[in-house]
Amino acid sequence: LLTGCVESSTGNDKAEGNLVGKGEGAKCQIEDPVKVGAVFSLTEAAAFAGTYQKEGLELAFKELNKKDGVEYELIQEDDKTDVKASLAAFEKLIDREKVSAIVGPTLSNLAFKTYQDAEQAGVPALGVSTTAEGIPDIGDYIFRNSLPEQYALAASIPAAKDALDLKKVAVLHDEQDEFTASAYKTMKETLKEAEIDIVADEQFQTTDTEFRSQLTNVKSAKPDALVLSALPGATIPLVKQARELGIDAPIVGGNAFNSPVLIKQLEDAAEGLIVGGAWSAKTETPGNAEFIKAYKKAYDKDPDQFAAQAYTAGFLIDEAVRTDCDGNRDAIKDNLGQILKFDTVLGKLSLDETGEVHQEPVVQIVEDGKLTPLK
Ligand code: 1QQ
Repeated sequence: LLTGCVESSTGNDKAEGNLVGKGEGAKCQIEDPVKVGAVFSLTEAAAFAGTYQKEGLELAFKELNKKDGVEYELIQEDDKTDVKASLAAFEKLIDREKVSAIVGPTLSNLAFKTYQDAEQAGVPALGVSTTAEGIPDIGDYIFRNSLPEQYALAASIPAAKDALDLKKVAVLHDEQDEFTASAYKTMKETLKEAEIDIVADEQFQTTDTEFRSQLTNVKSAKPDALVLSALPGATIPLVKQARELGIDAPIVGGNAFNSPVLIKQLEDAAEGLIVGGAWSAKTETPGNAEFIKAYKKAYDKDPDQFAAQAYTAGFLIDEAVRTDCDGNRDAIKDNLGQILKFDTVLGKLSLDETGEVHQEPVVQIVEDGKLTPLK
C-alpha cells in the first residue's frame, strides 16, 4: 500500500535536460541549454536599479553565448518591487522553468523572503545588489556578488571623515526596509569606530514624502554632514526639503546612492555626495572599458554599478558551470562557492562557501553630476 507514496513533490535536485557535459573549462561541451532565471524589480520603486540589472545580465549572456560549448537560456521576471510578485516569480522559475540558478532579486527586503524558497528547493541564488547583513546566512544555496553594505560603509565613512573633516553628523534612516534598517545599524557602528558623534538620529518609513519635522531637528543639531540610509523614493523629497530648509551639509549615502537615476533626480543637491560601492566607470578593472562600450552600444546609455554587478553574475555562473562541465543546480552551488580571485569588471572577486563575496570597495563622490573616485 505504501509503495509509491514516498516520493516528494518538492526538492528537485536536478534542473531540466542533459546538463552534464564533457571536457572542462573552455573545452566544456554541454548538450542542452542551461536555463538561468533572473528576478529583478523592473517596475515600481526599485526599478531604478532593476532595469540596469536586467540589461547587464542580458549583455553578459549574449557575450557568453558566443563562446563554444555551453548555451545559456536566460529567463527574466519582474517582481514589481513587491513581495508576493517576487515569491511568484521565484516559484515559476524553480518549479515550472526548472532553472539551474537564479540571479536577483534587486532588494534585500524581498530576498529575505524569496531566498527561503530557493534554499528549500536547492536552487542556487546569486544576489547582485542584496547588501544587507545576513543575506548569505539564509542557506547553503544563497550567494551574493553584492558588496556588503558593511564593507562599503567601512570604506566610505572614514574617507568622508578625512575629506570633509567630519566631527558630528545627523543620521536619518528608513526603518521599514530591511536593507536601509540594516545599513543604519552598520552606519552607527562605523561612525562610533571612526569617532564621529551622532548629534541627530531621525527615522521615517519607505513611502514617506514629508520630512520637515525630522529635518527641523537635524538643522538645530548643526551637523557637519547627513548620513542617509534610504531608497530613492524617500531620498529625493528628503534631500530637496533639507536644502529648502537651509541645511546645506554634505551627504554620505548608502548603496542606493550608486544610482545615476537618483543622482540625476537630485540635481544640484547631489553634488559632493559620498558613497561606497562595488564598481566605478573610472577604474581600469579587467574588461571595464569594453563593458562600458558594449553596454552603451546595446542600450544607448551609460551602465551603472547595478548593471556591472549583474553583468559579472553571468560570468560567475559560467565559471561555476564550466568548472565541472555540469549545469545542474548542485554543481553550480558547489562551484560558485569556490571562485577565487576571478577577474571581473568589479576587480578581482572571490566567493566563499558561505555565499559571501570578497572584493575591494571603491569610494566615490558626485562631481558635476557624475560619480568619480574620491582621492
Ligand atoms: C539592498 C540594496 C538596494 C539599495 C539595492 C537596489 O542595496 O536592498 O540590499
